[in-house]
Amino acid sequence: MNDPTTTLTVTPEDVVAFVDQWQDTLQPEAVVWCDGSTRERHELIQLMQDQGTIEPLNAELRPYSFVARSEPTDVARVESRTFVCSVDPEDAGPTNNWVAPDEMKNTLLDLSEGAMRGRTMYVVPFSMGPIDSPMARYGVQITDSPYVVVSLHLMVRVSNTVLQNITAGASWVKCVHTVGAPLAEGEEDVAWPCNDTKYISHFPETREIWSFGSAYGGNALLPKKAFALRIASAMARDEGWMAEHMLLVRLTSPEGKRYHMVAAFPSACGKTNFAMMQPVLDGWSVETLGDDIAWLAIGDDGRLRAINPEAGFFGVAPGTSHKTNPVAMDTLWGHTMFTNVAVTQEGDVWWEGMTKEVPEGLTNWRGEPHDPHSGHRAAHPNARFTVSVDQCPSLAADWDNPEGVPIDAIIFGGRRSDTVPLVVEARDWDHGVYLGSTIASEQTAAAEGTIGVLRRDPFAMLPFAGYHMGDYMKHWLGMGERLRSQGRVPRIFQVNWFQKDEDGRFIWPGFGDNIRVVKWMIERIEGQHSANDTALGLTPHPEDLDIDGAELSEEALAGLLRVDPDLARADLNAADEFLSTFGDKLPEAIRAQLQAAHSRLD
Ligand code: GTP
Ligand code: SPV
Ligand code: MN
Repeated sequence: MNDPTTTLTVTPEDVVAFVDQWQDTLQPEAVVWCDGSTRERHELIQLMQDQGTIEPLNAELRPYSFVARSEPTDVARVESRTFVCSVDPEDAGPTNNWVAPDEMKNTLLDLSEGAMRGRTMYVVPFSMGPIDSPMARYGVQITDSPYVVVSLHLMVRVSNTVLQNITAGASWVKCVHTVGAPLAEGEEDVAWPCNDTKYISHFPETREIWSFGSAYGGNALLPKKAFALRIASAMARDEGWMAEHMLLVRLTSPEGKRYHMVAAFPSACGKTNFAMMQPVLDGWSVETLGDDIAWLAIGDDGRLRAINPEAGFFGVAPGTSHKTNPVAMDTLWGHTMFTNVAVTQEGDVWWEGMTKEVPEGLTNWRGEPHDPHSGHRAAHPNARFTVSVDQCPSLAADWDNPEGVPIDAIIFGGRRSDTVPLVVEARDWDHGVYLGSTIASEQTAAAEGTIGVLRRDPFAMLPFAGYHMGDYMKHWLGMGERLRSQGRVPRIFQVNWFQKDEDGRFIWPGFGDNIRVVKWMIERIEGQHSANDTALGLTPHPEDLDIDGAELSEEALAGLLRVDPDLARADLNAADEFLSTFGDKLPEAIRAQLQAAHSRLD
């Protein structure tokens, strides 16, 4: 995967110019060009231990693994500080924060003057996607955070081959990151340097990302959300492909037939878990190809094909257990960076949901003794693990096939305690795009904001679309048109694993039981069942869902599949109101779907 053996012969002039220019502005003490090698990673890990940024875990329990504790002000993506700085505000649309590019650049240049003083500036060349894939795109991130460099090692393909290919003419995305915490002469560093002022700024026209003040997750690991979604979605619109917040899996049926699916769920709504599913139904298997981002393009065969542009997981720790996600637990055996988890007396990791019993003598994510009676959590709700995909036992052997895999179905989902049935099938592509447009979800800890509050999150891309959401819908509709005329159109479904009963408990068992729903989808693709034509779309006849052995009564299943007209109407009105903010940019086809939805409910 990483290609540390490549010795660089020529460094591309435009990358050198970019580095020189930022060196002048940021004034780091030193500049280090990174090659992604194991040795480089080892040295950075040593350095971070010396600086107190990370702490080793017990090497017998969790070999070569570490815990980082972030500042409490720097624990998740900051959507209020994330900007799409297109030239025309119309191109950012109502769902993005917008500042004119010149104005944003001036602000950030002022802040950046000397911002790396006393620190090292690392230059990290990386590829999103297999280096020689036609679907791959390159970038170079400069950063003053060794934690970010090591995370990039684990999450993307860091390699000198990228610089070589740039020298040969490949285009690349400029990613600039500083924690914004210069050190004065002789000043001692803190464990997690960052700045209270944060800017995560995107310049879609010039394919640039400037990030200031944070070292956490999507704010700082720029290849991930900033590049692979916000900038890439704009590239994809221009070049005729799609950059999506989706997991990517292969399912094999008991008959040995293979299917590939992508699923878009909002942050902390189950992508990693789905991607690593251990199906409870005999004979079914799931192979992992990606857990967060998929890039999709129409192949020469006329089919929608997908790759995972990443090479690692930055997964939600809380809720991960041997019961819910045994594959993730196995993946994390060692060589893992944990952030904001709790540490046991024995020097292993712990988080809420890992075991029923809270171990005695925990150190909480703040590095303090955990008081189980305090009502506080030991791990932060957005605590994460960073690990290379190589360690995932369910990883598909051909996961980095440069051609990608052909997609049979697209799934949308969200976290809804009510209103949205367990599964709905779209009537056709356009209806599916409508379902994607109207997705809403209860807020999680993956970004700042009040947990549990319902918000619209079209395509699970609300915080990640790098251009106007109305144009984004238009792009989806256009892709459907091309698929109809050139090849095969994937089926589209909507799911909701998160309906709750009166006591606030999840009704659907979820996790490995989700295969039951996926099996129905595949049987639909194979033309095996008819479906109920409801106001929301096509739902299963309860007897067609295989709930053999599930902890679920028939009444409960009927409830999970029911469409409540009052709740559906209220939801439709909310969706309508949200979509009306797009004005003229709301595609006619979506308007027509809204109309049709209203008449079906009346
Ligand atoms: P991001 O990395 O933020 O994009 O999150 P994600 O979509 O990959 O979510 P992930 O799979 O990490 O799940 C987030 C939380 O939801 C975890 O606490 C999981 O245990 C929980 N979860 C995932 N799948 C299910 C499910 O089927 N049912 C229930 N009840 N919870 C689930
Ligand atoms: C998400 O929030 O959807 C994540 C985590 O996957 S972050 O990388 O911080 O965006
Ligand atoms: Mn995500």
